[in-house]
Amino acid sequence: MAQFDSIWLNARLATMTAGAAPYGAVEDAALCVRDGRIAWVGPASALPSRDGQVHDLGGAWVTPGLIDCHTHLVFGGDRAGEFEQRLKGATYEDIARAGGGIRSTVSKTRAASEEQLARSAARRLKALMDEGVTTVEIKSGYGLDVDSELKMLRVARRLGETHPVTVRTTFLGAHAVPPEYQGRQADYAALVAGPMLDAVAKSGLADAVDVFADRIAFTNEETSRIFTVAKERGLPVKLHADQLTDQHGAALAARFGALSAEHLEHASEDGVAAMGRAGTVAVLLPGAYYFLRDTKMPPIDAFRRHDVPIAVASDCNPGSSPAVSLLMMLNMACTLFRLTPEEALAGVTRNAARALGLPDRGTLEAGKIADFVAWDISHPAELSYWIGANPARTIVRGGTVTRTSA
Ligand code: DI6
Ligand code: FE
Repeated sequence: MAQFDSIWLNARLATMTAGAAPYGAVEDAALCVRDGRIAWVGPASALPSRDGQVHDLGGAWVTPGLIDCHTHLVFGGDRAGEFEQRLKGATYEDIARAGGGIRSTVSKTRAASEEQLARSAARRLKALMDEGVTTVEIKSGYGLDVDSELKMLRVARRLGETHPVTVRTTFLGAHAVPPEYQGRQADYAALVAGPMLDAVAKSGLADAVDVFADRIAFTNEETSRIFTVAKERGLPVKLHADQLTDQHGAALAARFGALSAEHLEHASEDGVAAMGRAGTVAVLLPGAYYFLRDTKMPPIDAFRRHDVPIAVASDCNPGSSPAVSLLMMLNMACTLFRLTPEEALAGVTRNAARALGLPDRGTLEAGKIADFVAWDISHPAELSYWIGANPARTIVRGGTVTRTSA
């Protein structure tokens, strides 16, 4: 038997390991794969053997497979009509309070079959995968009753079985109050923390639990209750925090040792410091900031000062970020939030893996899953620089080539 399943020569590696050279770069490098994992990586001059199927990358830059760590990819319908209303002056909050927004997607999602949901989500998933996404998180949260939430999670899981991509699912029953609980938010929150989380935990369909905490969504007390139950069930937690106003969501996420807190445009310095101490990742969603024409930047310098790992994600959803391009998010993270291209790339590799609690990926190192992408670029900053280009050349997932372009 050959020593390696495949050997990738003539590569320039952006390994994205922390604390090394910029981008963790290794020029004139090689990478060897065995049993779906990276078995060896380093300068070609130190290659241990050529025993395996050899591929010549022709000097291409190689990064870890991209990780979109926050999406709402599965949903019924679209909200282009609300986009038109917003362009005429209505705000996202106005529309939500009038019963539109998330709730309009809920009725479309409830009405859709699993096949219909899978078909529409697959189109969006393929767009992400074409750009080198090999791991994607998908949230529920447009079902908002036990059966419809389970339906969404099943669809998400199935997408991971029918496509060469790792899907991590997140239960987001506390996304909005469904119409049948209008005026009874506390009762709905109790349903989520009780029978719904019970059913979800029993089904094994969720890898984590998320809550949308905001003045138009759930209170910190309701969030705490849901998180307490989630943790009792052994499920890690994440929080949509401080998106529209400062609700001390960052500190709340930190208190529960959340994997990540997301959005965070309005997070306070104290909250960020607490995240730093807890090791909670800040997931930035520049697509939502852009699409809602937000003007309050997330506190990027505070994240840096308090050593909070920064991830970047698409937030792909029909209301606030109809984005199916993670590369576009890199550009927006740099242009709108002033991340460096290296920070942005770490945000969709190393730090995104951390936001999902997946220590087995996100960098090019021996022992990690062999998910990587070879790009037609001459510098890794180009991944953040181009707008609407797709320089992905070869995509490898778990050691298997899933896409090559000429
Ligand atoms: N924050 C968001 O940006 C999305 N969900 C959330 O909690 C928006 C979801 C939607 O508008 O459909
Ligand atoms: Fe979101």
